[in-house]
Amino acid sequence: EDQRSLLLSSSSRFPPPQGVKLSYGTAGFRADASILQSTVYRVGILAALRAVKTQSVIGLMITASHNKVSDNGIKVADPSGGMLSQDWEPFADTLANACDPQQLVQLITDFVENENITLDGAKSVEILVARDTRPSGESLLEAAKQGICSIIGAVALDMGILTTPTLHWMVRARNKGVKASEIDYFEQLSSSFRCLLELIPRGSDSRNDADKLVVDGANGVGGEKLEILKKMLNGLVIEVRNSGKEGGVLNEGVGADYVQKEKVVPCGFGSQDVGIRCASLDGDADRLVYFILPSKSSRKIELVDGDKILSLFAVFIKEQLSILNKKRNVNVNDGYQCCLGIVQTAYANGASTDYLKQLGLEVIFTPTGVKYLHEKAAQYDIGIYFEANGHGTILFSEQFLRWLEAKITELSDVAKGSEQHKAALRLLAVTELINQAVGDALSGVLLVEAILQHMGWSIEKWSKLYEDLPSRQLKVKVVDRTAVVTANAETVVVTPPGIQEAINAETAKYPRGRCFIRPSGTEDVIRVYAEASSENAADSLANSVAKLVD
Ligand code: 16G
Ligand code: ZN
Repeated sequence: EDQRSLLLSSSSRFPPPQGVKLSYGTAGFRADASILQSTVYRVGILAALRAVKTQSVIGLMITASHNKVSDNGIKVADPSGGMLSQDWEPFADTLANACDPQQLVQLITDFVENENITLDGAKSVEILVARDTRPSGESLLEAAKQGICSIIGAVALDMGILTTPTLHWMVRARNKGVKASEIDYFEQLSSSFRCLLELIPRGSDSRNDADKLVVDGANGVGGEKLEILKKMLNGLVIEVRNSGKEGGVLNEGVGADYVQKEKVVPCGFGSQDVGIRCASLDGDADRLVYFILPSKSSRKIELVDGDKILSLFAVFIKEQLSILNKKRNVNVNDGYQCCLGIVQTAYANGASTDYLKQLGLEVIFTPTGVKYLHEKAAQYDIGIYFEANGHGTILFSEQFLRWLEAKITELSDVAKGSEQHKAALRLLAVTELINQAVGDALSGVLLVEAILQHMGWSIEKWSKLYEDLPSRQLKVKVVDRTAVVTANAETVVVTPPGIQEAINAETAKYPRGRCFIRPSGTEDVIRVYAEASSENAADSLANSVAKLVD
């Protein structure tokens, strides 16, 4: 009864916006910040219920990632540090769209009963709340806290301004019972990075100023945090641009999404950067792409996207596994077969898929959205997933980790300092450097840099692992994007009938042609992707398929 009146009174302070229907899309709720107070308050309630149900720490992140600065959003991190379990998404939708306090409380009461959640407040639960640098974040964070506190026994811990992946990392760490502050996160990243450099065969030939990395921080939280992290690193010189302190606007003409989609130089970069290794983070630092400015005269960049980061990681991991499994000092052939899987989406450049397959790797496809890729990658001993847009990570199974640790113990007895021993130690360092909760631009940048140094590769050499097929992306505004339903990891349109046949007929006209359409999960549009052997061909295929949708 106390619970009921508490909810009734707090929810009356957060009336929902009129005439908008919100949905917990691929990346939580996202909209213009001015209409989000009630949604964020309600997601606070949901997170508290999730914490009670799982008896674990839950995370709440207030961010709209690469969207414009006036937008904001909110998403939930589950106990593992991953995305909210998909079976709770429909509840998030109904909760956000309840039209008055009575209906809201009724929905909660029914849900609590169905899910067998006991709300006696006997044991308190914690919800970690954080936000990116958006000005609207402060008051939205307050609304989230109000939602959390409306569930008896739930406690909100304000973590302040964080990158999205740091919050996910903290949730995961807290639930494992290990140290989980932001400083612990920075320390884990910098020490595992140092470890990888120390294990470089030629001895660590530290990079100097002439070989610096320049990072575009998207005028967001990532740049600000990288300024702190870089001071804890040896053997790598990083210059941060667009850290948000120079007056630039979040995501405006900057950031990973802009660089990857437009393939042009971001603000703050210019002729002085020709030939230099550059990288771009997105607004909440969960995406990473690299790029090179090929010449002074052009705004075009050579993009080194998520597919290439994936390929670099895959080459390195595969190499370390094969050193480790060579029968030399210790017979590692103990019957354990490490299963390595690569997960991509239909947006992966066809050339990357060919390259990975030609390395003998198993490549699997899922629909767009981290939750799908992550789930798939978790089915392997080592699962590497990336979206072309730069979101991705590496997952290691518990079983693999136990096997690796046992190997290291064994090798340090009989073959200390051997290549086999070092390969095992490198893999262990990767499990600590990479953020296994979710894709993380800061941990990603350090792994890329460590591998490039290990291989002795320049960014040009890396970029030439394979040559991207020319591609084009378009979006078409439609009245109802849900009219398009796809299958086979979004590669085939099922409804409306007839469209797929028409797409096939168009595609067949182009050498190396590949094309698909899908409804966006974040905007009211249908997206078109086309790939072909020349830029003109890719453009023309995309344009003719876009006309089919209109
Ligand atoms: C979200 C997804 C991202 C996906 C993008 C596609 C997460 C955390 N983020 O940003 O993975 O690539 O949506 O957007 O899942 P779209 O559906 O509008 O093309
Ligand atoms: Zn993001």
